[in-house]
Amino acid sequence: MQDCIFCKIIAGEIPSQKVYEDEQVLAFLDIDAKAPVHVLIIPKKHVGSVLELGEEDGALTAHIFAVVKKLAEELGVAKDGFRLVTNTGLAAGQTVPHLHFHLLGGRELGWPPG
Ligand code: D5M
Repeated sequence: MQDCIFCKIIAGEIPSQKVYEDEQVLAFLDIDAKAPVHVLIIPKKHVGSVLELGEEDGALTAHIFAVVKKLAEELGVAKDGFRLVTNTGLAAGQTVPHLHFHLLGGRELGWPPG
C-alpha cells in the first residue's frame, strides 16, 4: 500500500534490521526498542490491524504465531517469558496502520501496561 511505512520496509524502500523473512511474514527490530528484545512481526500482505483480519486470513494468522514462537526461542526469551502486543487504534497507541505484533522480552515486564 502506498504511503505505508511497513509496506515500504517490505519492499526494501526503507531499510530495516531484519531478523526473519519468508513469503508471508517479515520480522525486524523495532527502531524504538522498549526492551532488550523488541521485534516487530508483520504480514507482507497489507492488513491495517486485527480489525481487518478475516476468516480467510486464518492460515496467515496461524503462520504469524508459528513465527512468533520460533523467534521467541531463537532470541532466547521463550524460557523466561515474553510479551506479544498488537496495539489497535488510537487509544491503544497504534502509530503504524499495518498489522504488527511487538515481541518484547529480556527484562521484567510490568502489568498492566500503560
Ligand atoms: O508501533 C509501531 C512501532 O513501529 C513503534 O514501536 C516504532 C516502530 N517503527 C516505526 N518506524 C520504524 C522503522 N522504520 N523501523 C523499525 N521500527 C519502526 P505501534 O504499536 O503502532 O505504536
